[in-house]
Amino acid sequence: MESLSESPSKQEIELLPYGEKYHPYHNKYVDFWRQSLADPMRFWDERARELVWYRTWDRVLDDSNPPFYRWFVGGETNVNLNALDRWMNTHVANKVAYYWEGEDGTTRVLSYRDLFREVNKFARALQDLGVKPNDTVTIYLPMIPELPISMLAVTRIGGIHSVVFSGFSPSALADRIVDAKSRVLITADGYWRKGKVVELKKNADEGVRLAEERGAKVDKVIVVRRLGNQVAWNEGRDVWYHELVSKYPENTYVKPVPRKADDVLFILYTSGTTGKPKGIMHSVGGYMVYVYNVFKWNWDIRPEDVHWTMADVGWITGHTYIVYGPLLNGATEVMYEGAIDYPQPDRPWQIVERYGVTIFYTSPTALRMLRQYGDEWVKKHDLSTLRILGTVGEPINPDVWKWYFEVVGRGKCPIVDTWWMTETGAAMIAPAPGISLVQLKPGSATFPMPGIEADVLDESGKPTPPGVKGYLVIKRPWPGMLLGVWGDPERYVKTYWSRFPGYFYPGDYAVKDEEGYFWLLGRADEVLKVAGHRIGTAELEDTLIKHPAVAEAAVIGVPDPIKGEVPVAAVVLKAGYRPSEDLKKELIDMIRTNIGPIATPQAILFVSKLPKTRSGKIMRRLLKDIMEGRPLGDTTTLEDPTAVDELKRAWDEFK
Ligand code: 6R9
Repeated sequence: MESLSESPSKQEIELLPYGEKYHPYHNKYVDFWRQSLADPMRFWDERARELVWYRTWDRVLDDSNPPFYRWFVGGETNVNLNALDRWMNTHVANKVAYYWEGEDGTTRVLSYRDLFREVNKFARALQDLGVKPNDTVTIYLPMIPELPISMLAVTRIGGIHSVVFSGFSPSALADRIVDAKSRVLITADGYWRKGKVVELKKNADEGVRLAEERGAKVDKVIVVRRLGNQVAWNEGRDVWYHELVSKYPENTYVKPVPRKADDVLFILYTSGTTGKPKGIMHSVGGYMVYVYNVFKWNWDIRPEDVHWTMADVGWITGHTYIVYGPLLNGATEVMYEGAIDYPQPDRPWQIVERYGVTIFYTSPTALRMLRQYGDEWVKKHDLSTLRILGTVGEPINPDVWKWYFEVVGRGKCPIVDTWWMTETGAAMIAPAPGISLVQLKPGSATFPMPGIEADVLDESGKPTPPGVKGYLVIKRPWPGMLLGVWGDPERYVKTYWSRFPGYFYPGDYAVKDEEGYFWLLGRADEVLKVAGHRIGTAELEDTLIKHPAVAEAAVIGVPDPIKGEVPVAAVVLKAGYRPSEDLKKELIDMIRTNIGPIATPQAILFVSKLPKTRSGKIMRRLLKDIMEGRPLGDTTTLEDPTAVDELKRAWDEFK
């Protein structure tokens, strides 16, 4: 096999006429991929040896207890060794790690050395506060440098971080603190969003109050001063981040605590098909090896690159492509705090121009939104530094793909459409220009990454013929796979390994074409992607039925031209309650305070009954058909067919 230890890509990525058959390097990738599968243990062994370990592994993969696969067993390392320490005696030490820009225009530049110092000081501070290996620390921070600093400080001392998206409500924060049993919370006074101050500390205080009501005990709340807005203070519990770290000298050094490769590196909560979000656990060794390599493969990363993932660290995309991926590769990353169209729709392009961004990674929702403002906003800026463009989070419409390619990329940048999920650690199906670029097709994520074997199966588990839609499966374990679900091993087995025994089931529809390209077609279950954010309809339903007036609720996703899909709720009221605008508002407020504004339903439809089968199951398909204006077909299995007419009427009225 060709060695990857040197710089992976020798060829230049030239102009890529995506309509032309074939890209000259196409087969080189396909060959490489095939070889990676021929001897996967050797392949991953070599990939892992590119990193620094305290102790090398005894076995690349322990598969003696499937599906609890364990990678690099016997190995010991700490992600800090590879993300920070190993750069300190190289030229990377003085290289920019983060160009940070606040929504208000404030900027900060942190070199790898700056980051190393900050992380060490904060790591020592956390130790002095009593944080021990395997303790969980919840991080509820906006997009400021203290977010990656906190993540690294926690993992440096052997702790486990649980980052909660700063847009989540106090109640959602509380649930996550309780589930993770965190005694320490890291937050900030506030941040900017669309020109307004978001009072994060207030939300954090309320979150801690609710968490303690629900049985947790939070000893310390560390507060970063981002804005200087007035905050309430809980003496003895609250401590300012800057007062804490200023006690330690600049040369504070904390040895990265040796961790077993199959220890938990972090937990990240994500939505599934049942009400409670699940804590996805990633491993110290496997996640590190996978993310380091995939970041390199996806972006063909070079020393001079300026990479910008326009996402929030509160989601997996940010964990992998803003924090761990760039730092493990010694790359320069851009981090932006605010809304992408504030104060004007050219904010992203202004940032690309200002920092000379070479690789830009965002979501189809962001692209649809930016496209809608018109090409002038893009063309106003010099985007000639861009060489690779990426997308993630939802299927990308071919016309949006072409706009991205032609208008943003000037027809010169490959589009790296990356299919993956929280559970997979990093991209699974995506082009890998860092190895060799394949011929692209607008709307297809192309082929699996090296070491990854994927397929599309029908209901009965047989591979579908080319062009026929089915369920995506991953056919063998990979290092970036989740370790499991925090505190719930059964849910791990049931959710991911039971639908098609022996295979990992992501819950996505897909189709493979005649040439073996994968086309990802969205979720096959009750999970929505609203503006790229993953939301379980069950979470919304569970919230709605907590209202005293609500007897039953069904939430489905309805297509939206910008956000991809939006939630719509059909609600049945208890006897004695009448539909009203006030009630609607109350229900929407409930969703906002229980989950967060991202989950706000587009419509609440009051009906007297939901379409159900005779056995009492809500027929969601029917709800979707009604709202997407499709013919309904056979409704004879319905318990009460008038339910359909009523829903139709309510939906038409709303539209
Ligand atoms: C990284 C991330 C996972 C779900 C996944 C799928 C959808 C992600 C996609 C895509 C089509 C892509 N998804 N990338 N669909 N094309 N390139 O988004 O993680 O928030 O866990 O969501 O997102 O449906 O199952 P997560």
